[in-house]
Amino acid sequence: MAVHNADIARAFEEIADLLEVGDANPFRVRAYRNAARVVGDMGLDIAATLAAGKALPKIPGVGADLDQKLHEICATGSCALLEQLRRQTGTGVAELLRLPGLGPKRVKALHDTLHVQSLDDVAEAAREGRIHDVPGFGAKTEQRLLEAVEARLTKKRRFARLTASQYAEPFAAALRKVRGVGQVVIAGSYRRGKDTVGDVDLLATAADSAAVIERFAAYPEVKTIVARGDTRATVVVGCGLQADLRVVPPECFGAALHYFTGSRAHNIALRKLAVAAGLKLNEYGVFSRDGRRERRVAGETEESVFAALGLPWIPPELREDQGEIDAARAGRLPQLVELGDLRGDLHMHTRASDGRDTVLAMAKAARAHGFEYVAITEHSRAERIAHGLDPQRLERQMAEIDRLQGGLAGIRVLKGIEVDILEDGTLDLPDTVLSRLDVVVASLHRRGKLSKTAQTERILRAMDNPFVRILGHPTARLLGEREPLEFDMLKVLRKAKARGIAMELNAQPARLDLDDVHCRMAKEEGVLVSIASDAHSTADFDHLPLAIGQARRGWLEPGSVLNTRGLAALVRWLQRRPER
Ligand code: DGT
Ligand code: CA
Ligand code: CA
Ligand code: ZN
Repeated sequence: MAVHNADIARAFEEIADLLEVGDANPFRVRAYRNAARVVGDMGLDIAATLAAGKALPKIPGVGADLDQKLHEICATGSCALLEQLRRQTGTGVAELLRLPGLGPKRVKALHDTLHVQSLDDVAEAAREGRIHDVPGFGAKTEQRLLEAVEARLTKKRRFARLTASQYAEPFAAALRKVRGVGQVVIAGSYRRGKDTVGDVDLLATAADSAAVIERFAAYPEVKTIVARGDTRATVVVGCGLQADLRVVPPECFGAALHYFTGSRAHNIALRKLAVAAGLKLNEYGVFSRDGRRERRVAGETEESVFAALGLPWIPPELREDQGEIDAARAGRLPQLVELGDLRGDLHMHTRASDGRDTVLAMAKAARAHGFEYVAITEHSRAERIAHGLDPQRLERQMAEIDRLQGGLAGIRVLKGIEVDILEDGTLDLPDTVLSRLDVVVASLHRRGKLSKTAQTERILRAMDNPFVRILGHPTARLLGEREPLEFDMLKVLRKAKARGIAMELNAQPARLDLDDVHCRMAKEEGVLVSIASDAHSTADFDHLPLAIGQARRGWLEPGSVLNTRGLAALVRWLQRRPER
């Protein structure tokens, strides 16, 4: 059975949790957490690489000990340490740490006194009033805890897009091999390019659906078969991700694809349009009625469905009932940006800070991706754990880039920095240093306990610095981990417009920041977006399609994206500083 990166990450995360509850050395705990993060965000399929007998690239934060565990997990799906910790502490305990207000000490207290091992146990103990007597807990805490557990138990988990794709793409590929299958498409929110997906919706065409359903249910990664019928089935695969399958005859494919791509709101709006035109639209096709006879007028392709309603084909990313139908009717759909439109990448790291590869390797990999330029933007000194650069080390890197550039044809390496925005809104490096760089990306890494107003002021202040050209991963969100910072986005965008600053759309799988909604706001405010890999290795350029998905969901056209410009135009933009 295949082990995916998300499985390895989850095992590391659980080890970290259980170690933490067991009061282990904090450095050891952090090592597992870091490794979980790095592995979870990796585009390269680790288990598949090992299975193919290939060597893994060096993974930052994974030393000899973790490397051994990683091999063990890939080979067996688990590891001895994890199994031992689970026996000691209980399998569900790690989940308890995710409850608000429950740190490792309190989880340990609950576990030791009441032997709770899962969310259900906690709910039961709280309902029976056994928790408020545990030292350190009171009646109020008990009540809050019960509410938190109930909310958690009813809330459906969502999966990061990259994680979902690592399960869903091989699953779809396996179905494509079934005899008699025509097309297999992943529809739903996945096809609409959403940053997270609730479940995966597979659509297949086949004259005989039984064979497809059979193979779907027998797929080795299926853990539970939730439902199974003649033309549809639902299963749960590793990690808890649910997959729905619908099998339709080829002549319905377009209508079914449209229906199962959604969104629900878009479907409803389109159905209304159909009704107004005297037509009927459902997952089997578009139908007209003459007299008492119903006649099918479209359905084999999506284009035919839209055409029957008098519309051009609408890209899936736009199908959210956010004006796309009116735009289509008026012939004003945006020409959405594509991966191939990107001419360079303005945010990446090398070994000098927390990246894995050299400047030269990054430049060559970028050139192989067809880019004309890259900006090397290491962390600045405040990011100690990431080995942020001080002025001396930055100076050395600038000299290194000058040296390299001489022997490097076909790609321009720009000198940059990802400078930290400090708590008071000043920057982590002096202007005398920033002024000598080609491009300054300013990012927030430490949030600080600030009110919305104070956070907004902090960001606006950083944008007043005359050398800042790009605001990096503006909301600092981490999917499933950290909520976006609270600040007044509109004010920040208007400032960006006034100061000629671009907003970043960061392609790291857990960031995708700006998100789709903010991308659209940026476009409407006339602010450029820099679509950037934030690569920490040469492999990370492969994350760019994730960001392109968000950009398209945000209605961005090439003209709204800074790095669709060729080198000469980009350099002009960098040199043209607006009135200060
Ligand atoms: P998710 O899974 O939460 O990320 O979001 P979706 O959009 O993939 O939602 P899902 O999986 O519940 O359903 C897939 C698509 O099927 C959805 O986008 C539209 C269509 N659909 C499902 N239920 C309904 C419904 O009750 N009415 C309409 N019009 N369409 C539906
Ligand atoms: Ca879905
Ligand atoms: Ca579904
Ligand atoms: Zn970065």
